[in-house]
Amino acid sequence: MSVGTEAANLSADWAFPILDVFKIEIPSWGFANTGTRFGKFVQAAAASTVEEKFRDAAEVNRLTGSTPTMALHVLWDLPNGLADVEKVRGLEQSTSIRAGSINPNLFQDQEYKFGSLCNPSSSIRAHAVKHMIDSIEIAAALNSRDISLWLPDGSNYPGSQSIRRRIGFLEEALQESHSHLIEGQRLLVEYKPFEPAFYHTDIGDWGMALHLAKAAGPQAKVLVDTGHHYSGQNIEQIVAWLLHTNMLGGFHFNDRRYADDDLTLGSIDPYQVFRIFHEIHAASEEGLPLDVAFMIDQSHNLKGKMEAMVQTVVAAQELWLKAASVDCEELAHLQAKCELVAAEELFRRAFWQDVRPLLAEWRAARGLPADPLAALACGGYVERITKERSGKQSTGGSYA
Ligand code: RM4
Ligand code: MN
Ligand code: MN
Repeated sequence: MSVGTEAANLSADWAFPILDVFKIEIPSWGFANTGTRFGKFVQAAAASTVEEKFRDAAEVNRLTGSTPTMALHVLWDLPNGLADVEKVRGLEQSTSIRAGSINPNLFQDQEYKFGSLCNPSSSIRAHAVKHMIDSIEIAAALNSRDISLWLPDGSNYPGSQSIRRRIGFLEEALQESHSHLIEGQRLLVEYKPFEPAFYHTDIGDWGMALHLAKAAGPQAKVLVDTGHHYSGQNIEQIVAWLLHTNMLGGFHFNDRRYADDDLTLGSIDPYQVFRIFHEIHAASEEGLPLDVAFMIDQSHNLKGKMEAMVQTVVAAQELWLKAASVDCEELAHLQAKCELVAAEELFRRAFWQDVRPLLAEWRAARGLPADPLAALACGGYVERITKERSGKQSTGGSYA
């Protein structure tokens, strides 16, 4: 964009179209009870059915204007598989929230103790591939474009599994899954360095995910979950590489302090989110082919789920707008001349400016509450669901 670098120069004419097209998907599991491996604190307002999750998602969209789709986790939201599609279609109709990415679940079944797609047993691998194919069919029936695969497979003890043989299993399984994609669908391959496996994880980093996506076929891309990196890793550099190779499929946004903490986006390091968003804006201004799904992957254990989701979406809107205000042409010019301080200051100024008044103007113009979190606090929705849902919360499994 070319608005200069001062906050005062940012106009509504410039900002509104940028905000109008900014969409971020919310996860159904963000509304459900969740816990740590030590226990779970149940919240009265948490959703325990897919109907409740759709209603919560609709309220977040009503308040923020940026979340028209909700990611679904197959076993938690469609436990009967394809047979549940009709029900989800009905909820799409009644809430105006569309089903977003479809997430296979390869980590709950007892069979998967030693892995799913990488299990040494061919029949367990076949069972896991069948779940992948079911998930692809569910996505097709719901008109969902993306199947996002997070694989928990790995091992805990050196020497106990053949790392290399499992790569072969994975290539085969992903190729087989890919062959069931219909036109327009995508398979997004997520990576994570550790947990639940603590010695080796079969898709441990972006290099492995990139290789596997390429091996799977042309409709496979890499999914970057911001929480799935080692401390200090330069995530925007990974993003830049994936953009350069046209292999970036999407994001799972959250923040982290130590590992896969699923903290609120931007709550620990907002500058990093800004830097990631800058890579996207810069690539798009340069006309790179770009088709990147923005998704949130957070499930809060302590704070209210509705509040957390609204905070997250608002943080994303703010950081997206700040990053959009970097004058990429001017920056490229400064970079070419190695004007280090000027380039860095241009970047920093965009980050530090306050775009909140502009966002409030946009919200007013679009009939949205000027302060979504305040509107949630006094709108009565949380009180209503707390009353309706209290007493019926299970203390059993997480997320569903
Ligand atoms: C994993 C990973 C997946 C998500 C599950 C719930 O850590 O981030 O994307 O589906 O958690
Ligand atoms: Mn994730
Ligand atoms: Mn995660």
